[in-house]
Amino acid sequence: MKKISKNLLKLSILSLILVFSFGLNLDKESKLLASSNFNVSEIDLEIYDNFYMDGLILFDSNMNGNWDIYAMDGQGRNLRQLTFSTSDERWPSLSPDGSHYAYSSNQDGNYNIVIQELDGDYRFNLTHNGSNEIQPDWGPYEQILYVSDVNGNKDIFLKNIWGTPEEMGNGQSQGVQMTFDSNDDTEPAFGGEYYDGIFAFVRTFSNGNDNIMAYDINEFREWPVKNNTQNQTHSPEFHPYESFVYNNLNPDQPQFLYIDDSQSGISNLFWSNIGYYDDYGSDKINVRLPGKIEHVSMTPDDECTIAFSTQDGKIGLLSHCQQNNNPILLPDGNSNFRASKIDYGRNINNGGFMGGMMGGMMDMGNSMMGSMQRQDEMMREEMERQAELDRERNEMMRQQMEEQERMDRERMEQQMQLDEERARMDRERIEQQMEQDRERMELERQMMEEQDEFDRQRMEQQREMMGRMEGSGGRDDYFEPDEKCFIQDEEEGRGLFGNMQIGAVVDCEGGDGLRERFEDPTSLAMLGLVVTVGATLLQMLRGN
Ligand SMILES: [Ca+2]
Ligand SMILES: [Ca+2]
Ligand SMILES: [Ca+2]
Repeated sequence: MKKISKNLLKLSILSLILVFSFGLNLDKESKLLASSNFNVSEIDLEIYDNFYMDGLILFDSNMNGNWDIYAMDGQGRNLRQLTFSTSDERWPSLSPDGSHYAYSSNQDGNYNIVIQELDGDYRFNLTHNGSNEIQPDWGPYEQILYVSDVNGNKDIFLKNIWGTPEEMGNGQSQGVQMTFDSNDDTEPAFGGEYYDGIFAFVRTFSNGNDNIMAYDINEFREWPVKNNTQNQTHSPEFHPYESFVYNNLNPDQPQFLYIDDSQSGISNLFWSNIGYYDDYGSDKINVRLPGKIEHVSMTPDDECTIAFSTQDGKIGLLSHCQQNNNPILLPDGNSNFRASKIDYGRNINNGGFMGGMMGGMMDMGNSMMGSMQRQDEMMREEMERQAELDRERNEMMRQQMEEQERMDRERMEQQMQLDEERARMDRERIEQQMEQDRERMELERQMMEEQDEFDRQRMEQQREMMGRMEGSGGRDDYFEPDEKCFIQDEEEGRGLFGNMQIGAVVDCEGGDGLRERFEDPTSLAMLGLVVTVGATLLQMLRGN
């Protein structure tokens, strides 16, 4: 109870903000809110967070002065308008994959069924009759049930969608008529993927009672769902799951929802089986609805949630999986979408383009629902943010390391270049040194050679001079002292100072027996004189 009253307080505050904001801004939203005659405090709005609420809600609304198709996601976010004509577009029905939707438009002066791409421009008319074709229901296998008054009263027709002359743009074809009763047959609803041969519809009798009928397409057979005969029952909607069984209802048959309006002032919701074998059963869903309900719808995205529109134009959600729960209105109790038919289908694109004030208000309203879900989302966002920070930090560290490595590498390269340069310079210096050494040595060698040459020339000169002065006598220094020669005959033995005996030892080249002669005092005296004169002459010659 504490939680509820707290939420009610939040709702009241939000309502004030919503009314204030919309009053200031868009006229259409003002009208939307002004038409609200639903008092929030009359229903026990409770925030429940066990819904996935992932589906896409389509609805028709005349909030802009004529009927158009609108969409919002299952949590009441991203409200957006899908059709914009000045004519009336009504009764939207999503394809099972959520990519297309069918609706009915009176743009040609009467209603026809239109097939339209949800997020694109592709569309075509599926019917072209001068009569009214309304209330399409997109089946599980690319077929559409719709209502036509071509025969003067309303009947159910079945038609393929794709591959028709209509889709090819080259002609038209007729649907297959299913019901032939003179009463009006409306609101056809396919049995779903597992019961695609079955549909339900509403037959309005002449006394004004609406009753739900069932139909077997394969046998062209129809029958009343007897447990609701003579009641004000309408809006059949099959549960999207084959395995669904509500309480003790027959598990072998498709089960559908319907609205019972026999109680005044408020609607009741029932589950029912179709009574295929005359075995009827129904069970009331224990939920207090906000007044009279116009339509109910379920999505395969969410097995527990039922979307509904109220007869005064509001849109809400409730869970049939929990007993005694209360419904919520989207995005809060004060928004009136002026909706009529609602279709809750698959949402193939979460997120939309409805931003600004409306989106913001929707988000605020939405923030009060599914608080756990929101907390999870926030935690997830926080974790993602943290992960992103970590990634950035790692990236920075990596860059720093790379930078450091690059600098180190550059420094090493510079060092290597310097080393190389130094080595090169050393090498050059050594080479220069060696070259200098070589040059010096060469110079020294040349000098030595010159010196040698000079010495040799000098000695040569000395020898020549001495030779000139004393004939062969000046050549004494060059004789080999050990070589011995002998006087061989008298002619050889004849000398300057006397003849030598044959067989006496003499110097070989001299041939003149000098040593013997030097032993002669006379000869020595003569030699001394000659040497003195020679030395004097030499000194005179070298004087300068
Ligand atoms: Ca319109
Ligand atoms: Ca028509
Ligand atoms: Ca009929």
